[in-house]
Amino acid sequence: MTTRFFGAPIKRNEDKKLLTGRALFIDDVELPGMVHAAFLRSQVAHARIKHIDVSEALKRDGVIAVYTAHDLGPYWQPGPLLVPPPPIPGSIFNTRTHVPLAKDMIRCAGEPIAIVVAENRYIAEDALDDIAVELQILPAVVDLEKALQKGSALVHDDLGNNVAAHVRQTKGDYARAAAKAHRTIKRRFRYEHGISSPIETRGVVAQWDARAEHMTVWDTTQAPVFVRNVLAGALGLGEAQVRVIAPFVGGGFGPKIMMLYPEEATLPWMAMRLNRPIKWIEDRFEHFVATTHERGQIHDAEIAVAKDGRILGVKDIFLHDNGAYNPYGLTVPINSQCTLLGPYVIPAYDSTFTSVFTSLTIVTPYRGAGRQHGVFVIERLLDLAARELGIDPAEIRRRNLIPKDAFPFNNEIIYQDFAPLSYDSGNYEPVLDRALAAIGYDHFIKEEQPKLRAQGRCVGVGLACYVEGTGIGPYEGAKVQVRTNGKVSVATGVGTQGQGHFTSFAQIVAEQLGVDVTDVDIVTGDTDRFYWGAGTFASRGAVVAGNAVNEASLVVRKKALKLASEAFECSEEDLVLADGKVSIIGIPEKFIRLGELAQRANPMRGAVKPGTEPGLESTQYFGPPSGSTANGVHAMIVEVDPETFQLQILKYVVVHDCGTVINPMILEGQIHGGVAQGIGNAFYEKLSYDDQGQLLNASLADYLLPTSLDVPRMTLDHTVTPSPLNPLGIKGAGEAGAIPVGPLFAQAIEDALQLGDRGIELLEIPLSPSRVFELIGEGKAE
Ligand code: MCN
Repeated sequence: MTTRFFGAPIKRNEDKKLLTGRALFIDDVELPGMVHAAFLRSQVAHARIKHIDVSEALKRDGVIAVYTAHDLGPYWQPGPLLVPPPPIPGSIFNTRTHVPLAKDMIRCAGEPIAIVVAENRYIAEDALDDIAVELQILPAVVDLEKALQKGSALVHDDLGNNVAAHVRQTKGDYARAAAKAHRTIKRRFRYEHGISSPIETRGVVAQWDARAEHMTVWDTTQAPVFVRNVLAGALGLGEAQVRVIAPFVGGGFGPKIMMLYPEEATLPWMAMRLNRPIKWIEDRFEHFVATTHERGQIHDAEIAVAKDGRILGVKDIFLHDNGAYNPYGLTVPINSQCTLLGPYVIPAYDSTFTSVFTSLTIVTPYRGAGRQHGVFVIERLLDLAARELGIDPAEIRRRNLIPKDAFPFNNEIIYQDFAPLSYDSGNYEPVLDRALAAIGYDHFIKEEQPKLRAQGRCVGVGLACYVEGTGIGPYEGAKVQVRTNGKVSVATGVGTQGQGHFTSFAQIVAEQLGVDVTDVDIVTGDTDRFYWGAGTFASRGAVVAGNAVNEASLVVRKKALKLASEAFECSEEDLVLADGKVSIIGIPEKFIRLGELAQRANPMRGAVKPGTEPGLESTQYFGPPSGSTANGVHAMIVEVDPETFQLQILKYVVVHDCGTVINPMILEGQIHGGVAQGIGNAFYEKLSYDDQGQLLNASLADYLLPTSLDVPRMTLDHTVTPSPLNPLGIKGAGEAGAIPVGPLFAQAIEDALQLGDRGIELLEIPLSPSRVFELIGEGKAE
């Protein structure tokens, strides 16, 4: 492929619409006769519902209907299990999926109990106060370790314990590795709960057309095809009777995949019943309690190292907070388990996790999807080993990197795509070298840091490496169609939440069909425009949908050349496709425009020849055999105020390898956004619960997000090791920025405050100034 468009930093096609306010977001959908829903949500985390009285709510002017679980009749069903567990021998997996409305039991605060439908949202919200719910309050399950102790309250009585899953995966023999190790180092690591905070919260609009017997649902989902399929089944409709449209979506970051949320299940049902369009837009408080969370884990991990710093083995036993239900299977803890192995040769690995039901909001993937935790543990273990062995942190990493001739590198354990965790390609050492050079590592530790320390300034450096499984299947498809006006339409089944698909996919098409990027129209997230697909998650859009777009474009290209060769009565080899037309090489005035070829491809006279289909178009699918593995190194220099522990990032470097790059500018945006979220996760964001399972900081006034002032300018650099698993050589990039930020903070703060010398270790995330203050206080007290 040439590189006029593919690989160029082309400005985004979609930005004109977005910046001029013409992009359709869910709350822009206004339909005649539309009514509005508000959800009564549980204020307690665990309770038995004894009685619900909605009679007062029904009397309020403007209220149209009030529904509880009992009104749903047979429609009340636990939600689907989205991802079945991988076949790992000896594993336990107890499925308990969420329900559309709590019937007898409430298992987390925020769980919906009743819905009011009214002429407007104000009335609906007011009427929620009229509903009387009698509850028997039960003890909440909040502490992960206590949840597994005998006598703990049970989130699901029928289970007899709070084990959602138990999985052990091993490679090599850790006991032997530990026995011959020079040192074994064991620590406890803790990662707190967090939440994605998209600018746009969730929302659903449903419209039932009784005459056509057709349902249209506008939904902020990341996986419209799945929502369509599940909804159709639940509503007793054929898939073709349901259209799900994910319009422009203002950020998804993972939690918007989780179908069917109660609101996604109930709005279409109510629209059918009331025969009126109905809207619900999540408010920010609801987002805190009713959209899925991420991140609560406790790891007891041990590393066995040789004298020269080589890793002999790692053992990790961890608890994963699953929340109240587990519709998302094991994706998050499996990612933590697999990602811990990083870019290193780890001959022995013994990892066991227990996923625990608690009375908290459901946990599903959020950008990084559990990979942060694994990276945090291994990178911190390496820092500790470096300190104990007197080896430089960069050097210990270098000594353990998988060599470039070892690929494909099979890590043996099973990854979330059910295939063995095999790294398809990589060249890790140059990535580390470039990161060290860009941050000025040697100069900093040898000259700058001592000089600044002599001036009383607390400056430190952090370094973290990671490998990220991206671009998993099963498949995506694309339809590429040249229209008679010469423009190209492309439709695919993925949804878009800001990743720039409208441009990057257009670049692939433009390259293959010789048209301008602005002449390619991309449609994502509309099940009537593209029928099959899985969705946008796991940094797979570029790999899976991108390659499907490429395959379809190639077929269209072939068709165009064939049609032109027939028209010119010449060989296809004598033709060139560029600037929207096919011309004869060396005779540029002899050309046919693509639009004209599109007309010819739809003959109005004569028969369609066997084996051909009308239209200058093609629909193709692509499914990779397994995920491709991107990798990178982040490095950061910080200055910490020794009194307030406020932190200033002086320099931030990302060196990254995601195979072939479609659009370096979009990629940089993706990395910037990821790092910003990583900084939030590492430094600010913590959902605080009390022992009753009450979220104490469910507002953006109390749950701190980084602002633009907290996100530094970054130096970004890329190496390119193409993936052999897809024709374009792409690996995913959408989550990379967020993954290694935690250990970077811990290491840089420790270094800046010289905590190692005082025996204080930062082994948890987030590390807010107040938490660092507490930890240092605790360290001093010891
Ligand atoms: N890209 C590229 N070259 C590559 C890889 C990617 O140019 N080698 C470009 C792609 O063309 C695409 C973008 O980078 O436009 C992201 O591609 P990819 O890594 O395939 O990620 P997805 O398209 O699958 O998007 C999902 C990913 C995930 S999992 C989360 S979470 C996330 C993310 O993307 N959520 C986002 N980035 C986000 N960005 C925004 N603005 N909003 C979100 O909700």
